[in-house]
Amino acid sequence: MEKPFLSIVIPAYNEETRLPTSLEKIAAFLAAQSYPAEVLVVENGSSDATYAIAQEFEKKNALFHAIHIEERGKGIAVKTGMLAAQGAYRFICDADLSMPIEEVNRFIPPQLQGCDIAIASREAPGAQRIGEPAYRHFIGRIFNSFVKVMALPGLQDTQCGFKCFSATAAERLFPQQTIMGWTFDVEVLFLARRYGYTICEIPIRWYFSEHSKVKFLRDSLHMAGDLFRIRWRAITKGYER
Ligand SMILES: Nc1nc2c(ncn2[C@@H]2O[C@H](COP(=O)(O)OP(=O)(O)O)[C@@H](O)[C@H]2O)c(=O)[nH]1
Ligand SMILES: [Mg+2]
Repeated sequence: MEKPFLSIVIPAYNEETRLPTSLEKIAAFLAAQSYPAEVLVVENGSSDATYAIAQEFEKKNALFHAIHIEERGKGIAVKTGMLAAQGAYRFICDADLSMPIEEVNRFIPPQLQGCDIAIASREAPGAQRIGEPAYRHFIGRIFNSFVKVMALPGLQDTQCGFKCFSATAAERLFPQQTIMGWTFDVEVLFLARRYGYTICEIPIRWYFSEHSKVKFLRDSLHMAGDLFRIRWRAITKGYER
């Protein structure tokens, strides 16, 4: 089979309601593109039919692959997918498609040139957040202030679930990822800066989707702790130079 130009990596946890529609949309989108592609759905810890749905797609469409892992967390699912992917560009994509999939072409050549990493931003000039409750936005902004102080000065939105990595960047960064939960983005981007990869922010239209898997109190505390873990690991030279 031809080597994919684009790999779409979808972490999926208890997504039986949102996943089928999203996979249909992605299949239709890719069928209309001229480049070879693949889709990796990485599931862990679900108590519903998420994995079975991914397997069904794998059976009926050769571009789709279903992966199940035991260890829990979004971070480990993304890491597994990004390292199993074969594409020249590897795109992390939330199962809810809160960014319309058509936008993916703005993250890769020929439309985007000279970026090792392109991250979707809901804060960059021109971005739109549609339907998001004010309190959710506010919590996100507070977390971002901590992220800027602790790890990534100047980046306005590290937590959006749509990010594209060149194969070279992915293969250098993801093996070093140690954060297996929600804050993995910060760690990977922190390392990316350290190694001198170019990070471009792409303003997107982002549609709020109900049924977030983020548990506010528990996850916020854990995410704040992760920021300290990243700093500590950097200070104690835990990351490869
Ligand atoms: N594989 C896997 N995916 C996860 C896990 N937690 C969240 N996700 C996925 O991460 C993506 C973002 O989750 P979502 O609930 O939409 O978060 P929000 O957009 O920040 O509210 C979705 O595709 C989820 O299915 C997990 O533990 N494992
Ligand atoms: Mg979401």
